[in-house]
Amino acid sequence: MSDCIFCRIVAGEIPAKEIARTADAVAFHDLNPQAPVHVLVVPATHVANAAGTDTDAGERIMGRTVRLAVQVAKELGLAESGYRLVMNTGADGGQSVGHLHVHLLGGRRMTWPPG
Ligand code: DGP
Repeated sequence: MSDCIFCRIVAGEIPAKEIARTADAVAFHDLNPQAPVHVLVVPATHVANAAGTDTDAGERIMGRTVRLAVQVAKELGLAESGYRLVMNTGADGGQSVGHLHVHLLGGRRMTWPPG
């Protein structure tokens, strides 16, 4: 989608601090980090959010996106200390960008419940 920020980052039209890329997903640093490590992992295909992945094709997109998040967490040395994966979904979920993304947060102890 030409008006989607994350589609434009995937296409290389908007710069981002990219960490990893597969055929199916891209990982880059969040512009407004909320933890020492705050990476976004987005599918290359435009899907609005988790609610749009309730299909076989969506399952594959979700699986490959989460898989890259797990790989990046390992590459960044978070596997042992732990980390948080978050998918804000819709207005009440706090989603501000309408392209599915996994937040990978780490490098500090997270609190619960989330705000
Ligand atoms: P959410 O609120 O869950 O939809 O998270 C969207 C995140 O995207 C938010 O943490 C800030 C980040 N973000 C928004 N625009 C850009 C951008 O142009 N570049 C990067 N790297 N991150 C962005």
